[in-house]
Amino acid sequence: MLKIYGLYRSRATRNIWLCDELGVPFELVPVVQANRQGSAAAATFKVDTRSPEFLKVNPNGHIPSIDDDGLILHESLGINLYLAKKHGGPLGPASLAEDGQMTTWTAWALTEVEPHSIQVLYHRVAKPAGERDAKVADAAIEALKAPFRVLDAALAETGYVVGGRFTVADINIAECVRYAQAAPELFEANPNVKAWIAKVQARPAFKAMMAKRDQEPA
Ligand SMILES: N[C@@H](CCC(=O)N[C@@H](CS)C(=O)NCC(=O)O)C(=O)O
Repeated sequence: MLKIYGLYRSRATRNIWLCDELGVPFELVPVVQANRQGSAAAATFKVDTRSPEFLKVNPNGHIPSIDDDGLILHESLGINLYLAKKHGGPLGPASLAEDGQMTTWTAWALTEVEPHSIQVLYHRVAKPAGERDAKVADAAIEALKAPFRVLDAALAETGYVVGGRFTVADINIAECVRYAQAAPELFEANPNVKAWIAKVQARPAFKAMMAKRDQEPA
């Protein structure tokens, strides 16, 4: 069975959401972030991203990784492109052109969105109040204005980014955009993005993943 190394409270959510959409069974092998020492998660899950046994799987020391029948892969969004192609169906590319579009949107989410959206998450929500820096959050929101406009325009015609249907590209982008949801002003300014994120996050597979995430020790 496919193994996913990681936790619900990590970027493994991206792979878990996709597997649930695809109906692909998996075993979640718990590996906690090394920087969460002292947390309930660290007390619960004994292997962390610096444990020798995990570094044998991923020498980068990050989660998620997968083991698919002996094939080890890292990088959450690259894993998703692989799984969508392997299992086929409407979530994956139907042609080389769609493959190119899905890869391009994924690289776009990783470079244009995630570096900024993660700062919004950290500095508006995730860090303890005393460690949040409003200036960092504001700069990240400013940097996201242009990519949000690009996404808004791309969604205008069909409400999805590739092939007029929900695909792995939507999951990959949505999971990077999710970190910016602590900045509602970005969504108010881009109604197509606002409608799209609500639509994809209303999918049963996303809701099931988030419900399990909420139950996981923090
Ligand atoms: N680009 C990587 C980032 C992986 C990453 O940074 N994962 C975090 C958890 S979401 C992690 O492992 N942090 C703990 C560590 O680096 O030790 C991906 O998308 O998979």
